[in-house]
Amino acid sequence: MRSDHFTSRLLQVSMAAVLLYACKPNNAGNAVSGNAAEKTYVAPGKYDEFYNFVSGGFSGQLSVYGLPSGRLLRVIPVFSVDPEKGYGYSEESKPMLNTSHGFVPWDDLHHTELSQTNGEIDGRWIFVNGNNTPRVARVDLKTFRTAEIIELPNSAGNHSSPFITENTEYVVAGTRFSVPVGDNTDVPISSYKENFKGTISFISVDKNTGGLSLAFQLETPGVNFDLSHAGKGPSHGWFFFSCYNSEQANTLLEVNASQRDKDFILAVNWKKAEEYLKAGKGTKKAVRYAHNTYDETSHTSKSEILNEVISLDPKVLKDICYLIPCPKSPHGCDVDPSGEYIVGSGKLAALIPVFSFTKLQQAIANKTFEGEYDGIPVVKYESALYGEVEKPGLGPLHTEFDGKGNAYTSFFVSSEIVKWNIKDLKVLDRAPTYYSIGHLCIPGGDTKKPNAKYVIAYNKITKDRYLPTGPELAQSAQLFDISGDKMQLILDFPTIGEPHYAQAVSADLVAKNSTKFFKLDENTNPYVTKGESNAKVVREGNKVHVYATCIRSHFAPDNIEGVKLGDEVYFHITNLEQDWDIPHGFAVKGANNAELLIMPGETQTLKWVPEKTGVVPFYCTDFCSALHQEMSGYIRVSPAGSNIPLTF
Ligand code: K7E
Ligand code: RUQ
Ligand code: CUA
Repeated sequence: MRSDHFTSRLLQVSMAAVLLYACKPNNAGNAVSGNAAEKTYVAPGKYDEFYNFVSGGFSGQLSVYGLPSGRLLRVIPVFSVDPEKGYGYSEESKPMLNTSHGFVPWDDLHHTELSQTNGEIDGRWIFVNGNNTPRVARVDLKTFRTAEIIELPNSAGNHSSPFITENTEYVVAGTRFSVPVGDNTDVPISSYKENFKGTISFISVDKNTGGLSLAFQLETPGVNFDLSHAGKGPSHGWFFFSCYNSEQANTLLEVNASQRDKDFILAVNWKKAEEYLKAGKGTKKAVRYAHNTYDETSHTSKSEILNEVISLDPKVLKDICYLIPCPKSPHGCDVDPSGEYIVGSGKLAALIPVFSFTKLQQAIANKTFEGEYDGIPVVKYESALYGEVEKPGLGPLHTEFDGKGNAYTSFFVSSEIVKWNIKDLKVLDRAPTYYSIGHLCIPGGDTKKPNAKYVIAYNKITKDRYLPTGPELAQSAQLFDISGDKMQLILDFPTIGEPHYAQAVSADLVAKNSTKFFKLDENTNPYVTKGESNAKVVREGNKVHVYATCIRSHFAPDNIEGVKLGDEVYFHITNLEQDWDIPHGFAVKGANNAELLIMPGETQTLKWVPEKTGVVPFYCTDFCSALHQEMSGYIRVSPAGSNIPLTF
């Protein structure tokens, strides 16, 4: 016993050392074979075959690459302000970043999930999570802009999110940090076991509009949810969540939180939860959370604060939740394309357990339980286990599938991708990554229909892959061709922020729906100006509203007088262009709210409170025509009591 314990402690300590000091893999080698250039070359003027949506981690953004070229196409601000897009600066977009804590313009974005129909990517929306101030966002793939953000109450460290069901019925969000819930949350931290709870939020998605609403929350034991995936096919109706810290320790140093030999995968029967919900078994709980939506017709966003959530208690409603023991600190939790196999990845484990959905169902039916954990039945490990992949590598994190019966798992500690066969659990191939891979992605690799052309590694550490750029180096993605039996490294490309999960989709599916411009005659912004002849300046008390237009290459009006110190000036600029890719910029000297960028057909508003008298120039910042440099104007600010009339 004692020596067992000692050995396992030793193993933990040495694993921890490697975790902390992950370095160049010992199977290193720069094996890029002869035809890599040919395989990744996309000639000038040609399109890529895939869009690759890559999470930006602590940048709070989502970046979009073309594959196989690795060319950066766009960075989409979600939980961040971004001068390149004007997001978070205009009066119209600011409410998107509102929360119950106020304006929170920075978050930590880890996971991407493309919407699905019948278990296949449908190219309509992509969902992403904000970890820090718990939020889930929907990005519209017509516009490549953030369309909606919903905050999550009773949550902290929203990591197990935003995974979706096969018809995008729900987006789920499991909390990583359990927190005290209810009226009094000012409790001793040492009372974790009594007072701290985990939650899983089920956010329903409107089939037609993509609109999000918080359908219900499951109140769970105070474990830490890490990742999840929905069942599909035969397991549709279920959701699987990895959880660690089953010790429910309030300090996660290894000695507290990784003592147990096994943590859990939580299996949730969400169809059952829906039945209970319909039968009125939920309880209403008072909470506060923001729900922000951007409307692409009025080009405005609004933020609503909501104050109620329906909560279901799986300790009472017994047949919603079951726990499956899973070796040490599970991280990834992935379901294969058939929906039968559930792969858990213990990041401190040296094997990969594969669970069988059929066996899990039998174990539940026969009540083959080893006991209960905080009121939730625990299924016996062996009774749900299909088998274990033995000695696959060190520190398994995430698994994607190729749809041909194989799985590809990332190994952080041994810094490699390992390909293995699901049926016989045999390792088939391994490829080193530079260095310390986190997530990996196969186009459609977590759906029913993967497109097994490439696997992309998203690495944590770059070291000697690129030219040095000071103390911080570009993060690295690596593209492998997997069309043959062996993985072949064909390209490195840098990414924005820190990449966690990423997904790729056939370009055709998305490109055909791309918005080229907004229709001016459909613009319902309350401050729209449809045509230069309608441009005007209106005073309402100390508020001056400038209803302006822009078109190549001038603003109307472009000379404004009669503004006084103490006024608030609102520039409502409508871009009259009805053509693809003709935005105009709008910048006012010294304006503390910076600038605008206005898409064709759109209206955006800049609020400016002049702080001194004088004449202030404004101009267009986006090179739009040969006369772009002429696209400018002046606004005159006079003393508070002056009688200069309003002219324009
Ligand atoms: Cu593995 Cu936040 Cu998905 Cu990163 S997490 S690696
Ligand atoms: S100008 S085309 Cu400011 Cu030289 Cu840019
Ligand atoms: Cu408009 Cu430059």
